Amino acid sequence: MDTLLGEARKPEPETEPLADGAVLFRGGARAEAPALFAAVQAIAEAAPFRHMTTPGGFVMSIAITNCGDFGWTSDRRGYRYAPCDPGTGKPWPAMPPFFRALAVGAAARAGFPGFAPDSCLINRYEPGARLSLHQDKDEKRLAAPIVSVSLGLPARFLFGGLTRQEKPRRFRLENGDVVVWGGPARMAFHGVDPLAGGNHPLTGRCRVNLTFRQAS
Ligand code: MD6
Ligand code: FE
Repeated sequence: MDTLLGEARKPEPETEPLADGAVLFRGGARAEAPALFAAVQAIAEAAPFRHMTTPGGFVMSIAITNCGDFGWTSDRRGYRYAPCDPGTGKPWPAMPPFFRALAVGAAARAGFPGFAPDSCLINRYEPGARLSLHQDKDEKRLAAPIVSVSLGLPARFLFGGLTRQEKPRRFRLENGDVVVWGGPARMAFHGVDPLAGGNHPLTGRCRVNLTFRQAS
C-alpha cells in the first residue's frame, strides 16, 4: 500500500507559507544547485562580484553581480537597474535559459503565472556578511513577484511586515531553497542575519543568493 501511494504521488517540494503572498519551497532547486553555481562562476568571470557603496556611503558587506537585461547597482547617487555593468562598461552577462525556466516555474507554482524576469541579482555572502532590513522597490513592475534561490551555506532570513516597526520572523534558508513572494507580500521588509561560518560542499565558505525580478 505504501508503495502504491508512493508511486502515485508526484514529488512535490515541501512548501511552507511565509505570509499571504510569500511561500518557501524547501529544496525547490536542489537538483539544479550544482548547475546554478557553475553558471554563477562563469557569470562572475565576465562581471566580477564587487562590494557596492550605498547612497549613504557605506560599503555593503555582500558582494554583488547580475545577469540578464538589467542589473541592480548602487553607488553614492542611488540604487537603480542598469543595462551595463558599471565595473566593466559592458552589458551584464545573459541570463541562462535554465535560470529563467526555474524562476518562471517557481512563480507559477506559487500562484504567479506569466512571470517574465529580465534581471537576476546575484549576492554573495561570506561569514559575517548581512543584509539589513529593506524593501525591494526599485523595480518598475511591482505587480510581478520576486523569486529567490539560495545556494551554499545556510542563512537566517528575516521576514517582516509592510512597516519597519513590525517585528520580523526568521526562517532558515538552505542550499536549493526557493522563496517566491509577490501580491500582498511584495513590499514586505526583509533581510539576512550575519552569515555564520562553515564550509559547504558546493560553494565553500559562502552563500550565494539569486533573486529574479521584472525590473523594467
Ligand atoms: C537573500 N534576498 O536572501 C536576499 N528580496 O540573500 C532578498 O533580499 C530578497 O530573497 C526579495 C525577495 C526575496 C529575497
Ligand atoms: Fe530584497
